[in-house]
Amino acid sequence: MKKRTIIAAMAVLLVGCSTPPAETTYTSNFRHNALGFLPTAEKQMTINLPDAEEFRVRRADNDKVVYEGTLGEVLTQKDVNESVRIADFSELTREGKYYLEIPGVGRSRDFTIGQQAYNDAYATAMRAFYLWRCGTAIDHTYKGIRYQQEICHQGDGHEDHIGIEGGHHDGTGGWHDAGDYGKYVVNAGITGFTLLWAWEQFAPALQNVTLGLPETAPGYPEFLKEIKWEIDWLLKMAYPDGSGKVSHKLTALNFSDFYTMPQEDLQNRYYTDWSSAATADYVALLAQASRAFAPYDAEYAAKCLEAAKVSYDFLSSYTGQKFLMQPQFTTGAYFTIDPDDRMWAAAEMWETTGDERYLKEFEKMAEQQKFVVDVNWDWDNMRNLGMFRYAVSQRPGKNPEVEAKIKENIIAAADEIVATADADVYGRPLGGRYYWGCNGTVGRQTLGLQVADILAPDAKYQAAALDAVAHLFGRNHYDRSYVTGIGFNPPLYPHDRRSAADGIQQPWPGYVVGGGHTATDWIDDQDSYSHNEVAINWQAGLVFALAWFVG
Ligand code: 9MR
Ligand code: 9MR
Ligand code: ZN
Repeated sequence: MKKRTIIAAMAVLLVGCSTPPAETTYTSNFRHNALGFLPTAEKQMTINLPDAEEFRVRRADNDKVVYEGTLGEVLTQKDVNESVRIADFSELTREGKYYLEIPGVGRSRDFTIGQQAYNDAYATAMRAFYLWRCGTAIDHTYKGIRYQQEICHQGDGHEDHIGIEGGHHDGTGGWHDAGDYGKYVVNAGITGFTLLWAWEQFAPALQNVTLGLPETAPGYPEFLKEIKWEIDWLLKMAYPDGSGKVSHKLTALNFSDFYTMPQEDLQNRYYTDWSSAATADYVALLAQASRAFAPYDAEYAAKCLEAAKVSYDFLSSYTGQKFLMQPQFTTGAYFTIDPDDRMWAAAEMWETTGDERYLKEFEKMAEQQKFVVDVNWDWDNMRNLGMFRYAVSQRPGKNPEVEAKIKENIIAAADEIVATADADVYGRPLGGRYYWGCNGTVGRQTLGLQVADILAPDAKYQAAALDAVAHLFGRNHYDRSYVTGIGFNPPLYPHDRRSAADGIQQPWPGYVVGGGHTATDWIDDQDSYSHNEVAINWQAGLVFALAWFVG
């Protein structure tokens, strides 16, 4: 508690230092995206001052007025019980540094308008995956602070719980899942999909941003080096008997004590029993990765696809659902039914191989799923992954009716997201839905928008995606960034073992925290894992959203 108070006081001091000169009053009634705005995109700020009328935008360097406008009508946001107005200065497109002012009231923080407003945030968020690496030492300096981890979890993993008493095979590598150090196949699936989708769509732009990763995959572009670190591990999650079964997770029996660095976590860690959802996700992600890697490493790509085929065939012969039921493990459950996972696997196998067998299986399973496309989805629902893959595929042979139905539903889901963001004064595309990890969904929803933008291009999809980014970086009830180390007043106390145990005040950088369970109950408290943990699936949504706008 004591430590916390001191750091909070320091944060206030730091903020104090960066406030503008005395003659201007900075006010926190201006809720905006601390990263800034893209020149040609919509630019809005939410103003928590229902009485105000006019606003001005001034240049930060010489205070020259460059834009004058009238605030929108008074809007009421019920879930936070706030009356606000929107300042819209989309017409201001000139690059530069500015602030918004309401005469007689005060001014916002400075913000930039620039083509590369999101590049640094993207790189920092993507690098957060590197910082999550298991089985290696990490040494990284961010904003002058050095973050370090020694090599960890070298004993991964033991086979006692997959029927081989005293057995062991290599399961090192991959990313830690979250604020804990477990490794879970289901969550690796959605995470890998989201990151690889970003690569598939935006590789040329992403390649221009240097991440500064170590040379762990010669010949691979940096982005794919990071993905390969996870895929190398994923391959090890298949049973050693060659059956194609895939362990649901690799963890200790219980979460380690919170104040534990990775290298201090010396519990035995085990492969668990297999599950059909994890096996399907393994297939899907390996098939997808195989395509991404093929141009750089044909041999490894073939290895991924071969492993995917073995597990796909196994699943075809095992039509029931198989859940992980080993209550001796109290680590993350990621308990989920498998029809959506199987459907995603068929879609990726088809896209990679072109084999009609997978296409037919996908179309059948999609029909069983009633072609539903979700606006709100996370690790327990891979349905969208399959639908998106199929919809954008250039391969011939699709059933035209199925294709039309799926495309229609993708566009309808995206339109619903747009409408929800538009109706929320803070541009939140999830509207009034709050739950464990919902900030991750806010980021991930931009993927559904981007797919719609491929199928039926419309500027409203990008605008809503930028709303999502803005929301995560400060246009929200708290007037705070939800991402450690980036933006205005970011979280200082994520539920993250490294951040708590390393003796450094600042948390590890670049991580989005889970968020509130109601519109007003988020707390920046490391003990509250349900509000303030970090996790790879949430992080991937953030990376995707930012990747879309790398300039
Ligand atoms: O740190 C764990 C976090 O990653 C999980 O999301 C969370 C819920 O499963 O559990 C956390 O671990 C806590 C455990 O469940 C109960 N004892 C306190 C642990 C935090 O130190
Ligand atoms: O993200 C998961 C969330 O949807 C669940 O409600 C929650 C409780 O089951 O678990 C979350 O996942 C955690 C996982 O079980 C263990 N590692 C940390 C994950 C993020 O909190
Ligand atoms: Zn580790």
